[in-house]
Amino acid sequence: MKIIKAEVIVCAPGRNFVTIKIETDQGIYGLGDATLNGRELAVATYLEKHLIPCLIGRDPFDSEDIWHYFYRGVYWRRGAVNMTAIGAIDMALWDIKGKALDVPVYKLLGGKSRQKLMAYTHAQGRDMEETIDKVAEKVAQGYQAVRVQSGVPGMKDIYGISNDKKSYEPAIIGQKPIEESWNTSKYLNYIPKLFSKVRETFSDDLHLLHDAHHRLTPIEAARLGKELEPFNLFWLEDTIPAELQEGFKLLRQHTSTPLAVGEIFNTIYDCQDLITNQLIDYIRMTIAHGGGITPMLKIASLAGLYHIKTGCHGPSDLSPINLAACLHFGTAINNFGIQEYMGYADLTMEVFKFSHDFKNGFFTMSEAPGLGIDMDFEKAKKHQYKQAYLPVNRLEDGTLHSW
Ligand code: CS2
Ligand code: MG
Repeated sequence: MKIIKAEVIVCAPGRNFVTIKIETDQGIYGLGDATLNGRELAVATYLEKHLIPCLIGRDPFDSEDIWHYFYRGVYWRRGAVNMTAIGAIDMALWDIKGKALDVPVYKLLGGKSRQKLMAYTHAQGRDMEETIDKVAEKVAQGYQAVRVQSGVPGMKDIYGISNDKKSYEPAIIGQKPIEESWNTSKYLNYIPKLFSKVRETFSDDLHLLHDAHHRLTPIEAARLGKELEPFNLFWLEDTIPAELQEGFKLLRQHTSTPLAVGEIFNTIYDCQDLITNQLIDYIRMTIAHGGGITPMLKIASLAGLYHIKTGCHGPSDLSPINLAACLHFGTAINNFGIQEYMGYADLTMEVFKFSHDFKNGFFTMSEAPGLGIDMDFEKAKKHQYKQAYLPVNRLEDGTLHSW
């Protein structure tokens, strides 16, 4: 089998998405998600100008060699743009292999390690009351795991909260990022009170998660982790900036709250020390930004040695193709932990066809060959890309802080 053509589809059904479509001489095509929120065109151009020309003529079954060809072979390594492009190609190759053999991808990765996959969703409110209502809504929908984010008294805008009550979309259309502001002390004073109320309101069995979005120093994170211990979180995510790996040692010594990190990592080298030193409990890298299914299997194997589980990043700013790839991966590995799932806009689902079933907080896999996804290419064309940026974040005195 040979790859005869590949194209990049940039479209915006509900929001911006970048997709690679790889076509073979046997009439089978594969799809891969290449969306990197706020930097979409960098990945699209890298694919079009540099990677696709080298793909033509290759056998899609040689996915391991193709991966190394684009990783080692280009000399320049790592980085979100590079790894997202490689990840999209790898995903599409596995999709082709599954379709060619008429099996779902998970069967090629190790088969069924579980019958269903637990997902967590997001509940967010502008204040404590609204947040509790939102958690109740998600519980009523059947979710057993809910990420809780809330507006903080005295702070105007905050990560994860939509001001207009619509679903949260952090990338704002425009020529420049909007600016948000932040006050760590107000946040740290409020979050334990919020979780105390949430735990008091809901059963002990409800899994609660929280994302600090890289905004704390190690000692601030240690305080938060410690103060949240009585409320028994499933995980506390991205407390300190993820590149500050030394900080995790300090944090880990202070708290038994489980820690999750990895949504901005893109290679095994970003998490190798965190895993081998047992400084985290969940690795949150995702298929699209982590370089594809091929390297993610290796990361899961390394993590499995240390009883660290996966919790793949799965926001609505990655397409349903990435979600499908995460589900195949999560089905096949032993150390699946949980899958993030925020749902998608209706427009998104009109373009992306997704065959896996979701009910009461759990996914079950369809038996469709490949990744079990497809795209309406004609409809996609109707929704044109518009430049959008993630916000930047400043402390109240104007100092630039992590968003
Ligand atoms: C996040 C994301 O899902 C998460 O945990 O931290 O919402 C993240 O902010 C976005 O994917 C950025 O594009
Ligand atoms: Mg996050």
